[in-house]
Amino acid sequence: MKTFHNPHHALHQGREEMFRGRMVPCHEVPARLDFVLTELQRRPLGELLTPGISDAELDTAIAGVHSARYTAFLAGAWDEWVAMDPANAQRDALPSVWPLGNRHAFRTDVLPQNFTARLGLFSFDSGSPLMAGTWAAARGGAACALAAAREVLGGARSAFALTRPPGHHAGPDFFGGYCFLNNAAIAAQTLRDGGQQRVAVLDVDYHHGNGTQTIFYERADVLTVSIHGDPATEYPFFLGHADERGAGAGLGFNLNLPLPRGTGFEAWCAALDTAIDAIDDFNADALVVPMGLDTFEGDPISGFTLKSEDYDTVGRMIAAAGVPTVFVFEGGYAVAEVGVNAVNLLEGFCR
Ligand code: SP5
Ligand code: ZN
Repeated sequence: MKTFHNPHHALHQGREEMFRGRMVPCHEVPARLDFVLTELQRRPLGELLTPGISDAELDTAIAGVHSARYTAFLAGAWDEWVAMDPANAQRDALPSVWPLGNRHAFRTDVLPQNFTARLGLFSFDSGSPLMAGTWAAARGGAACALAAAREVLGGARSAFALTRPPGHHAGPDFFGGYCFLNNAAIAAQTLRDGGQQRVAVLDVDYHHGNGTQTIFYERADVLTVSIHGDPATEYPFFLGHADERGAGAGLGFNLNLPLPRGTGFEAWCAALDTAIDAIDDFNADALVVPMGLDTFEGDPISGFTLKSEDYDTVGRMIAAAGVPTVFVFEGGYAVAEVGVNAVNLLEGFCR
């Protein structure tokens, strides 16, 4: 299995995120990716490559899942932040005001001139700092997803997009949950554009993939399946319930498998069986796995109790689905263990 890693990832390096009214050190740190790279060098799965993707190709792929005004916002966000006050160059940009999207007491057709307003319009939390290198880093991650999808379109059984920042919380026109561009959605859309008729997404991150679900919610050609902490108690809270089954043409093509905080491997595996059955029934031509390792027992912000050796089983179960697969790196904040856990899963798949 080839790995495409993002050489620009460390340009995105948040200092602090808002948590319960305080600023705390960011969980989503560059060392996460470095630990995965180190483990891949210790236990090679195949070539380690940087994606050879042109800016124009990447722009087209990003435009396949994100709105033009959102990407224009992201591209200029840092310069606008600093233009508001030169002292802002010393701190990360964080949103502080949001439209009440669920109460219809807002306009989204009028683009606010005020940058603080746009920062809120295009986001959903205050835990995702944006800085000078965020756009370049996010583009580098998206390029990994595009390159990995192309690898599978070219006939490979699998490929790994070792992306940072992560992507599955980013929607058509919003960032949040440490995510800015939805790498997994870009991979899925690339597979569709490359001629795969039915593409499934199997999100195994601890958190519900609200961005990915939103992107594909009304489509029947991309099945989205997610196993995650129950949004009744777990982030991102406002999406990810079992009764969200898709809408319009997409009705029946979204499957959420929420599990209570504290869930262990046995119950988690039963959910994975259900997920894989759904992917079988869908008759997927290709699979994208947003691969979060924050289901690990040692994860500092999550609540499942998978052990390092369990990831080997997870990989083997996904391989048994028998579908060409693009793995896309997502969460996992037990930094010292995230590399071992990621490579255990991928090695299990390759067995
Ligand atoms: C990609 C991904 O996994 N994003 C997760 C974003 C979670 N953001 C909310 C984090 C809440 C932090 N809780 C800290 C608990 C410290 N004990
Ligand atoms: Zn997560």
